[in-house]
Amino acid sequence: MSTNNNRLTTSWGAPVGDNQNSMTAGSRGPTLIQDVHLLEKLAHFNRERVPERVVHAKGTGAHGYFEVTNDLSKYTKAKFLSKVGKKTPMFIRFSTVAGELGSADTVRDPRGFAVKFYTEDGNYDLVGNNTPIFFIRDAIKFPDFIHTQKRHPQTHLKNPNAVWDFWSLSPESLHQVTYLMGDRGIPATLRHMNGYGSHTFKWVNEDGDAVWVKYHFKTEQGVKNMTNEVASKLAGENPDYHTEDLFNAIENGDFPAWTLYVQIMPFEDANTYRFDPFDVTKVWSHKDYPLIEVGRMVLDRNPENYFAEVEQATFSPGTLVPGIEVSPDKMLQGRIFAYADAHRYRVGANHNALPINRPHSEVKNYQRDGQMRFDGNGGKSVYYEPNSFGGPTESAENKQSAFPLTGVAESVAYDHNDHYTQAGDLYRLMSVDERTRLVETIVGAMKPVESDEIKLRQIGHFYKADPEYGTRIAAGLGLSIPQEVK
Ligand code: HDE
Repeated sequence: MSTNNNRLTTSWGAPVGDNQNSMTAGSRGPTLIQDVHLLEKLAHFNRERVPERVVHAKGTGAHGYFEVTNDLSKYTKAKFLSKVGKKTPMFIRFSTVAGELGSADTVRDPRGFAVKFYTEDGNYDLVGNNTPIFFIRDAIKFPDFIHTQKRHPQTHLKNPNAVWDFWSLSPESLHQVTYLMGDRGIPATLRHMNGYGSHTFKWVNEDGDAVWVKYHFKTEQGVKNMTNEVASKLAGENPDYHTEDLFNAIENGDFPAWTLYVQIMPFEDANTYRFDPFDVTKVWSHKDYPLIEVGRMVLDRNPENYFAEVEQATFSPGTLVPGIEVSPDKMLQGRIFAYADAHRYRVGANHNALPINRPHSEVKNYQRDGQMRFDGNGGKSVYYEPNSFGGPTESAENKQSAFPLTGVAESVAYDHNDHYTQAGDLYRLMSVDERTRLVETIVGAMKPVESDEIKLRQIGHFYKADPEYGTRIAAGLGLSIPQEVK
């Protein structure tokens, strides 16, 4: 009778007799196919990896809570924001954008800042970055943009020609390029950077009145950045530096926190604002719409298991709760499709039932079956609607708010095309030293570009943002300002 009360088992729970030796015909003989433990062990091992995220593959996460510090219920009926002192559990995943799962943390790249709030009304996902803007403003360009950030189809090497060719042909990227090539392009740690929803979202209150909002998570640790030199050294010596820093800080009880603010724009202002407030390559002036405090996010618990809680976490801008809706921002609209589609492909149709993604509120619907349905699948309860058997029904007060529409349906760009003022403002906001580091970083990044045509096109954009900006980049590249932009 086995005395081992810590028995190793197969995935079907049968005790394993020998985990050191395959079953063979004699000590030298061929392996027997009936060694089902061996077969299962090898076969499961082949299936341990799920597809990595096509962007934001390298990341790390932490659990925590969000506490309301300012009652903004006059603007939104979102229950988790309804009362000062109200606490909501949350999970965050930080990430880089372009690198693969095993790439270095300390690269020059935006950082993903994806927050899942497990609210009493279902999950709310705020899937942002550490930058308030983005490179493009129409979802249709995203696959092409990401192709330029990834590897050349022949050499499998990163390709600065593609990066700068795309950016020089997409002037809307200039603002985010300036932000990315500036000091904040490499955060010192994940704790010393801000987070942003980037897009414009819609808040709706109990009376159905709507306002437009932009989210700002201000780090309470203070913004600290990393120089190119330190970043390159760490990328070699400790490619998981940011991951390790966050884990150790929380493990040591040094819980990082952010204060969440919103900018609030009255609904009607969107029609008259000096540029399109839904264009995610632009920021709203804080003079026009000052920051209003909402609450605090504190990270106080590390994941128990990376794969279960970080790799399987699925965030989507379409994971919304009553009181929070999307704006017509073309990037945000595209993301609503893309994320849930990515999750169904990468994790499976029932990804929202996984522990890390499962809401803390009750899930009641008529969705059944699908791969890996491990949650009882609704049992014998009624499985269609409408029905006469007391199944769950809609609650009309939770419909998305109605809003007026204008215009002709067509493939068309935003009609505001000033891509230079805000990029120039950002350059002029920088200190002398920051500008010098910015110019050095851009010159270093553009030097490998083979085509002078691409370089000159991009220099033209820098010059239009600010003549000094363009002139310094041109000098660094040994080129002159194109006549047509002077
Ligand atoms: Fe993403 N993005 N994205 N993105 N994104 C993904 O979803 C996409 C954009 C962001 O930690 C993917 O699960 C499109 C802006 C974060 O799991 C994918 C467009 C912002 C994360 C996807 C954008 C983001 C992602 C990859 C253009 C900041 C990681 C796998 C319309 C506001 C979330 C996945 C995590 C991940 C699509 C642009 C942030 C492919 C189509 C803008 C933080 O679905």
